[in-house]
Amino acid sequence: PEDIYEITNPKDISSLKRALVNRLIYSIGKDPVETQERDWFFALAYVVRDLLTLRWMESMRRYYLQDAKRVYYLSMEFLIGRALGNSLLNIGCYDEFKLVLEDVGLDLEELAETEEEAALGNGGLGRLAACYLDSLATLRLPGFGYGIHYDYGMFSQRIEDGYQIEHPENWLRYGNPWEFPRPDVLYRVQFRGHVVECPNADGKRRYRWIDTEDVMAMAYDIPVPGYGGETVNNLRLWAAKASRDFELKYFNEGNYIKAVEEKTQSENLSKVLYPDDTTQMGRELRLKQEYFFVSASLQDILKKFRIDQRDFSDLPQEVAIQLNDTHPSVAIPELMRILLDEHQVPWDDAWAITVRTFSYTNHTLLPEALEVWSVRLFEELLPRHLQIIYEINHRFLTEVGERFPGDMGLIQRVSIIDEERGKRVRMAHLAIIGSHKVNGVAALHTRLMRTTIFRDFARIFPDRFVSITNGITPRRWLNQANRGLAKLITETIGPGWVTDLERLRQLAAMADEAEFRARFRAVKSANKQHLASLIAKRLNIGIDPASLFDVQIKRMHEYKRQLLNLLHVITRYNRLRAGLSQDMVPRTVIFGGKAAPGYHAAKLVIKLINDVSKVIGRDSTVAGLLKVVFVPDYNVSRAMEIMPAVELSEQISTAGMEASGTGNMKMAVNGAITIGTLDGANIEIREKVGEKNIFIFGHTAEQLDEMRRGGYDAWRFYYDNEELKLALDMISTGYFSPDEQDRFKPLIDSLLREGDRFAILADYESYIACQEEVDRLYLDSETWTRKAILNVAHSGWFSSDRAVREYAERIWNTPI
Ligand code: DL6
Repeated sequence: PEDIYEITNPKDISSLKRALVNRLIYSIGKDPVETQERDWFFALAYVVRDLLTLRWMESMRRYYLQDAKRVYYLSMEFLIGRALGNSLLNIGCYDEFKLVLEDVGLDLEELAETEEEAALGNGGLGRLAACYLDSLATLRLPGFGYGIHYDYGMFSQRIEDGYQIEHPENWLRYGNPWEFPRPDVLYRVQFRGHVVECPNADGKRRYRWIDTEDVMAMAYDIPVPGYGGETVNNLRLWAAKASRDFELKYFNEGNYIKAVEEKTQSENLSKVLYPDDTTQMGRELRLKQEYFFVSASLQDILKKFRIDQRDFSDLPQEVAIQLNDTHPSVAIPELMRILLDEHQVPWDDAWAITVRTFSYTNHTLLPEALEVWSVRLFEELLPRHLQIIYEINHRFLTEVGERFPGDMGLIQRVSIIDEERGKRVRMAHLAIIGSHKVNGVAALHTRLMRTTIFRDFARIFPDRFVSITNGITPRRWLNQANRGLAKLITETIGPGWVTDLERLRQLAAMADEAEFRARFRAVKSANKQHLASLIAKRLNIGIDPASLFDVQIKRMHEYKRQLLNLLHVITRYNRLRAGLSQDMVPRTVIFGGKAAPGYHAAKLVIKLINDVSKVIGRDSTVAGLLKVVFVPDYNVSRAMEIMPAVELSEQISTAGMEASGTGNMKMAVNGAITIGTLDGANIEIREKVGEKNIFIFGHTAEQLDEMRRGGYDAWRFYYDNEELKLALDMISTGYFSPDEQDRFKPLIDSLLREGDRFAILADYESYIACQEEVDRLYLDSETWTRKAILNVAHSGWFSSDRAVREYAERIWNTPI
């Protein structure tokens, strides 16, 4: 029948129910009396997708009619998380579907948990991309994501005997109900081969890239609903498919097995996400992934631009392409190649078009994370692109030479090709030179970018660098994750905050009202109880919901300094054992985060957290006063469970090393108070919430710089502070690892013998002092609550809507 999926009125429960049951029968093929929860989940997801699809088509039609400038966000990572709850809230049908499900004896929240998580990203960078997609759609901007359809996203983390063990996460094993596979949207992506020069009729030199090994890119479309459901945008992910030519070559030779082998090999390209966000390994497969998705995306973008019928010089007026870090920056020589080789656009025109079309976001200053590729590998995989890069570099360096005559050092420093350590292509240099704007992700980060790693470029292109502080979507991180607080806020100031987060400011006055504080505390307390019950159920660990929830959840990395947090925990433990409990409040210290599989130091910190947790957990003298919990498999869903319950948000990176942070924003808007360094967006959080409502400690980036220049003496900190010495000695002598006394020697060596790169020892004392202040404040629960409310009230600026507006105005030239 024609109308089996039709929902006549999305507010009409019986029509929703009919659609749901029909989907179950006709799409899933299950009898309603004999179903599993997953079947219902899929049926429901299909109904919701139906509701999105028409609006999606309408949005595309509207953009077409408006001939609006399109924004394309190219990212190797989109850390989306689960989609059901978010979609239901965004289209305004959450309560209705809750009732429908109750009617068939199901609980919506429970059902939502059967959804596999789309963990197509590592951490901050990928989650930022997902938040920006939500904001683009909510702001009704024609903004589209392009990425990779990985079969295996981020690994799942299990903790065995305190160690991290990685397990592959096959999120597609039951299929992805949100996506539309598009076997008809298929592009050829070339690799290897060689370049030939062929004279043209006009006598100019032309180049052709031939004898290539090709892979096909097939599109999968995922609808991205904006809040209010009016606009639904698109995220297009590319999966690798073997090209027919490839298969035929062997079939023709009669080698069937080889043909199939080759097919799987080329399809491996989109198999797995690289699980490392801070080191660059220079692996061939990674460069192939980068070019694969860039090539397919550009072909698609140009097809939509109708390149064959239009004047290329219009491209920058019609299209803006944002490069999420350098990972997609091979798009710059790729667009040049298309314009030069396929459309015979003269170099200068092609270059002007390219620079005006692209912009680049930098997410890290850590040297080990900056992408470089060996010239040899580049030449092998992308010979024509290497030629173009050389030409871009040659022209750029000539210009620099003319503007800054005699400065050979400058030429070497800014060259795209690093000649020093075996020839390498510096992708950040390529991205800066080929973009009209380069943005950092917080004020300090941009300033450091301008004054340190990209100092020379800031001199050459003074107007190119801009700062756009990151943001988070209030839809997922407050409205969905913290239903209790969302309800309280809506009851107090109305529902407008969901799309205009600055309205939270109206709550500031409420911080002085005892009754509001009590309600706010009740919400936090319910959230803490909820988290405690989840931890009890899943980990079989009892935590006291009345204790202070002190939380550090993020990737495990030395610069994020989970080890500093642990030194506080150990010091606290020692003080409690010494009978100094009078000034201390009971605390539950919660950690969560994944370490890159090859990152031994970070993995060892996980083990140390678990070993410390075990020793403290067994010591009855501190029972009820201190507990340490490591929550395994931290991901978007875990984050949504934990964020609402946080009271103390640990943002304690080495100053100058965390580009921005976004967990800091999520916790503040959920009513946590930050303890942090003057790093990344913490600085702006302090500015917004006021210095009385945040705990700041430690050396500034400048102070650390100075200290290092004068010679950093790790041993001095060790000998000068008895409590620090004791904590380090306990770790190094096996107090927490009696079964293997020198298990943690590498961690201690890195602090004392290898220069303490992350200045943990330098910041220990002020961190401990700051933690004492935290305890004092927590004892005064009214004042604590007041400050927590002020954190919520002044976090509105950290909405990703504000950030995306800034991109639109300052970079994309698509003002809203
Ligand atoms: O900009 C998003 C996010 C920042 O908030 C973090 O501070 C930063 O560490 C992170 N960077 C990465 C890896 N960078 N690279 N390449 O995720 O970006």
